[in-house]
Amino acid sequence: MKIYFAGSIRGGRQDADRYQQIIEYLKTFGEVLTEHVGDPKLTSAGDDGPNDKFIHDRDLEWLKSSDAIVAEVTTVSMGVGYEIGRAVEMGKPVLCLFRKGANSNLSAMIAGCDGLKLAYYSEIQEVNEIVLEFLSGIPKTR
Ligand code: 6K6
Repeated sequence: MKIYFAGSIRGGRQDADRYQQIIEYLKTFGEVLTEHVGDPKLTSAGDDGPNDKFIHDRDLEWLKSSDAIVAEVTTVSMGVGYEIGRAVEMGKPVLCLFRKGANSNLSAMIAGCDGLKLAYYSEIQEVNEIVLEFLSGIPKTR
């Protein structure tokens, strides 16, 4: 199974450790195409490719080739919102994870979207249970 993990980069890296923990669990189900999103060394100012067009086009190809999308949406990120919207339009299974009690508000465009599964969590252990249930319902194509 190919999994596309989405998490904030230029939107802010305060949840990077959490992304890394989620990615480690996702890796037990298959290949995570976007492991770099959880890299604690990646800052919101850094770079991961020759230019923004390269990053956009490469990530879109990964999104198209993925079997499932898991997005941590607590830190507001325009890129994550864009990826979710594109994935929903592609008809991909999308799971969005939002941390309860966070100092941010989830957009109505995510909270009100019927084309995705939204789950709220407190502890990282809860994320594992949510992810297990979500991925168990996806047919294995690879
Ligand atoms: C790295 C550091 C600063 O800018 C970068 C650019 N590098 C990126 N490399 C890989 N994926 C990226 C990059 N920038 C954005 N993305 C994609 O958008 C990732 O898949 C994330 O899920 C999402 C983050 O969007 P922003 O708007 O928070 O950057």
